Amino acid sequence: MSNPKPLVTHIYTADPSAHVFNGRIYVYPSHDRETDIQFNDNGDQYDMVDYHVLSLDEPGGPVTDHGIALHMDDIPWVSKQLWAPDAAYRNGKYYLYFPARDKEGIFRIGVAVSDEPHGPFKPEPAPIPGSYSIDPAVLVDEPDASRKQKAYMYFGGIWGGQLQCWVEDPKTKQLVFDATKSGPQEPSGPGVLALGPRVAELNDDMLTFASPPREIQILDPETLQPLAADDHDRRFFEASWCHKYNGKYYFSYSTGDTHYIAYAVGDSPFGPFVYQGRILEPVVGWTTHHSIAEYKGRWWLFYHDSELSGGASHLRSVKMRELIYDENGKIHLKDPQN
Ligand code: FUB
Repeated sequence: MSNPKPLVTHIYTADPSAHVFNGRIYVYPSHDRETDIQFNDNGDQYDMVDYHVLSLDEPGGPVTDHGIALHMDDIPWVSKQLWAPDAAYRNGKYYLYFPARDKEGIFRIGVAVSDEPHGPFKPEPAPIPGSYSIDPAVLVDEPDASRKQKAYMYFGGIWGGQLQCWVEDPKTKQLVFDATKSGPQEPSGPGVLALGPRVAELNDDMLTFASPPREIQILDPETLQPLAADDHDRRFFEASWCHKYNGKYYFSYSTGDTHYIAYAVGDSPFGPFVYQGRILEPVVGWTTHHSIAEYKGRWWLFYHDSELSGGASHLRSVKMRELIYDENGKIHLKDPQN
């Protein structure tokens, strides 16, 4: 049994996306802050305005806070709520991907670029065309048989993340935003399928989608049918992450109102992914959000909880724990959770 300490305690941090760049661990978290905004199930209390980048040489070693890497005031299209980011390295540049509400209050995904992993990042003037909802996570895949390297963005979140608001117009077949579905709503009822996360291949510029985002299927391991909308213990809610282990794609995510980090495995970056189980049980605080990274042959789960703030759901702290894989490729925490 163990209870790791927060990586940093001088600021509140959440939604950690971890990567190893130049032999060092970099963590790209949300930067939580105090607010007098009324709490609600739309997540209005998560009212963040900037990003800091953290880095460390070794698990358990000192953590550097590199200061403000990107501020909302410098992003022309954003109105509020800089939520869970991720970063990627390609073509000699570092890319910071982030969701935020645009001037109409609709979540979009933006990108900002730097020569250094810790920033500062220069934002593009507009969100990624065709992007929507929250929680981008980018996998830069190994080169395929034709030696082409591809990158994929996973994203989406229901309730406050607005994924349920995007519905297909029957005439144009385009997705349109239905504001009446805003707030803590999602599909429900007998025979209704869960909303899936989305995946889009990125162009080589890392700034645009190569094709429209596709919905990902998460399948029941027995029936190989997509999970039902009312299967709240297993269905996707938010916090996508995709990593590779032994040639398989591991897609992990939060189940939201049931507070688990769950995962599913597939053979293609587009899925389908077959549900495998849980990585993390509920933590202190309402949200749960994570990433998974390999460092010097060991695997680490980065996640957050609200212990440091005494349980305030919008004031979270990033932690890390070691993961192990068993002989069947199943993920386990090395030390049991409390
Ligand atoms: O931090 C704001 C939101 O809370 C994130 O985008 C979600 O994943 C949840 O952690």
